Amino acid sequence: MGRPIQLIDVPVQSGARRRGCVMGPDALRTAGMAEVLTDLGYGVSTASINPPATSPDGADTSGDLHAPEACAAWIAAIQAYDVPAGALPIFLGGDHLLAAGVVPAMASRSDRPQFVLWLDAHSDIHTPATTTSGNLHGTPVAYFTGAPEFEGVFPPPRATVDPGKILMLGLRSVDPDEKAALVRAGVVTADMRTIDEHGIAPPLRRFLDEVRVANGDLHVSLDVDFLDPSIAPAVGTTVPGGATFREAHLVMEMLHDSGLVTSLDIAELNPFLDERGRTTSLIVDLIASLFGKAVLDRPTRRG
Ligand code: B3U
Ligand code: MN
Ligand code: MN
Repeated sequence: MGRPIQLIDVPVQSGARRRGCVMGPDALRTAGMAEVLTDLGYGVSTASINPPATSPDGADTSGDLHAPEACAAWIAAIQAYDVPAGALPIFLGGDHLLAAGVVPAMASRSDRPQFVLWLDAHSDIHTPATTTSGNLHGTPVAYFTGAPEFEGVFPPPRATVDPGKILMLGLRSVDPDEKAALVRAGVVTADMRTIDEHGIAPPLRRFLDEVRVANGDLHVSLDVDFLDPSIAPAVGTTVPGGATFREAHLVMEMLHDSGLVTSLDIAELNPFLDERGRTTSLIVDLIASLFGKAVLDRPTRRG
C-alpha cells in the first residue's frame, strides 16, 4: 500500500476568461478518480479549498488584467491550506492559476529541494507586466520562481522554486517575452521539437536522476493541453501537436517507477468542452498509470 492520497478540489476559473474549469473537480470525481486509486490499494481522503468570497469572476477586471483580486484571493486560500502530514496531495483544478498557490505551498512543506515537472503546451511564465491576454493562468511559473513584478498583485509566495529545478515538457506555444524569461531564468525545457527528435523519455530520465541525486521533492503539474487535442479536447487553449496517448502514459509510468512524486495538480480541464467525458476519463487513466497501474504485474523487460 502506497502512502495515503488526499484529493483536494480547487475549482478556480479566475485565471482565464472562458468559463468551465470550475467543473473540473466534479468531472474528475464523476469519472472515478477516487475509486481508481482505492482499487490500486491507496487510502484516499478528500478535501476542498473553497472559492474566496471576493468579487465574482470577471467583475474586477482592472486595467488589462482579468480578475486579479479573485486570483490573489485564490492564491492566498491555497497557500493557507495545510495538507495532512504524510499524505500525497492531488489538487484537482481548476485553471492553471492554481499552481501559483500549490507550488509555493509544496515548496514550503519540507526542507528538501523542490523540483517541478511542468507538463504543458505553454510555459506560463508571464508577469502582470508582460501578459498580452491579461489571463493570469499564464503567470504561475514567474510567480513561484520569485519574479518581483507580482508585488501588490498577488500575496508574497510562501516559498519559491529555483528555476533550474523545473523541467518543462511538451512546450509548443511560447510568447516572445516568455522565451526571453525562460532563458533569463534558466528553466530546463524539452519542447515538442526535442521530443519528436529524441523521444520523450530521455529528458525526463535525466530530470528524474537529478531529483533522486538531490533527494528532492517532486511536484508534477499536468495541464490538460500538454496532450494532443485529438485525444483531449476538453481544454480552452488547445494547441495542435501535443503529447500522444502513449507518450503521456509513458511519462506517467516513468514517474511511477521513479517513486519520486510527492505532489500533483491537474489543471485546465474544462468539462464543458468535453466529448462524452473522454478527456476526463483519459486523465483518470493517466493518473492510474502514475500510481502504478501497469500492463503487466511484473517488471517489464527492457532492451
Ligand atoms: N501565453 C498565452 C496563452 C496561454 C498561456 N496559458 C494558457 N494559454 N493556457 C497567455 O495568455 O498568456
Ligand atoms: Mn498551463
Ligand atoms: Mn497550457
